Amino acid sequence: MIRILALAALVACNPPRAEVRGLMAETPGCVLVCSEAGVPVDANLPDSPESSPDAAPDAALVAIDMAIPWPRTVITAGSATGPLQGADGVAYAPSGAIVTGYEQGNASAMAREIIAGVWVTEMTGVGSAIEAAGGGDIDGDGTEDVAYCGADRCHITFRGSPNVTVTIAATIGHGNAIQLALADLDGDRDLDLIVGARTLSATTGEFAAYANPGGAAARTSAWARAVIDIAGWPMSIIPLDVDHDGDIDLVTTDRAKLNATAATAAGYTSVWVRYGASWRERTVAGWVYHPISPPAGACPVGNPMCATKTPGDQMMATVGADGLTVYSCTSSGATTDSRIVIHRATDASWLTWTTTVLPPAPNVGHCQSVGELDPDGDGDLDLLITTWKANELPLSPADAPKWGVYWMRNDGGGAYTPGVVDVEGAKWDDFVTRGRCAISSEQLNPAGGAGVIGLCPPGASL
Ligand SMILES: [Ca+2]
Ligand SMILES: [Ca+2]
Ligand SMILES: [Ca+2]
Ligand SMILES: [Ca+2]
Repeated sequence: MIRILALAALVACNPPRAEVRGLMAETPGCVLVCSEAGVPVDANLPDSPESSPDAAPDAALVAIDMAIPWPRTVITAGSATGPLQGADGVAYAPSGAIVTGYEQGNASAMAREIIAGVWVTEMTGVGSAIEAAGGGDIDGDGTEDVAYCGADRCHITFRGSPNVTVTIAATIGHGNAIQLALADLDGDRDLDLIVGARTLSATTGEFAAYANPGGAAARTSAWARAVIDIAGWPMSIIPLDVDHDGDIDLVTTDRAKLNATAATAAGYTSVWVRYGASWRERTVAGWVYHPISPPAGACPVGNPMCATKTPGDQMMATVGADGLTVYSCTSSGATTDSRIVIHRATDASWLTWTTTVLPPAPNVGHCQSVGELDPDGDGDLDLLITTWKANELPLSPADAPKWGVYWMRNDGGGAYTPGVVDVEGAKWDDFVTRGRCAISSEQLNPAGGAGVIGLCPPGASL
């Protein structure tokens, strides 16, 4: 237990979503200095929450009515027209600002809390069908910039007077660069760009890295691309020094099987070979793939993790505070086949795993993202789950009443009970945590989506 708590303290320094934006490499000795990451910490929370259930709560439980939706805080309101349509995902910049891509608005934005409770949103660039954004000082001039990717490749807006936006060269024929992360992959102390891309039909995809030319040259010089691995439909890229050797590795999920032609060309015998959750170890010889999800061929029909496909679509992942847990979830054609998947490494090598599959709450839609949150403050980490119900509006009558966001209360003994968070929304995306609250984006409902939304249990605030 002591070792686990020590790991938790180290990782809690930079929660995964903030850490991936590059701070970890720049503050390798950072331990429990969470303010350096600019990520506010709720003083009411215990220092080292535990994701592994234990016998009893570690702190007083804050009672939360499991059936009552949580109040919303609007950070950036969505719009039925213009660039603020269709907020698609949220990510922390190191300062604590929230960056977001707008898929239907073809834009990116950064929301900053200028004084407590007052958020100002700045549009930071335009593109096409922007599905991911990341923030950090990419050119090292002291001002945070915004990288964003979508149907017409990736862009970076260097914020300043005036803003300068550059377009990064396309990945392999890709109409859809749909995931990104910023981290210093090459150790030269600037943020490099990691992209997950696919073609529109998900026939050929890849994870690729683009090296930052450095300083002002980041604005004017080509960003050299290096392929990390073939992919089907990338859903997560989480830079993290998994093996604690000082360089950044990558935790990923891949939603789709490989295209057979692409798999064959790459020398693979199975189209499922890169499916699901995995991590890629950075070595001097290149990237080494390590599965987290059961590997290809290990997901027999009837295994609930496989859902109705073989396997089901595996969606967005998060890394637990203990540094040993990876959460993901599956989605499939039938919402009842969505599953929450908890992968726990059996030791710090991250080479062998146990898998726990939890059924979703009834009638909640397809799982999109799952991760830890402790809204009741008792020190046992609960789960927050975002879902999607349909990609088009209006929702079918069968979809309309389903929950958009819910949580699963961890009783400390390994049992989880579902509770309502938000009952509206056609498509909630990934989320970041803030104290007892979460910040997510609702992309489609009402038309243009609700925007970037804080969700706090009654009595808590962002
Ligand atoms: Ca900058
Ligand atoms: Ca770098
Ligand atoms: Ca490493
Ligand atoms: Ca709890």
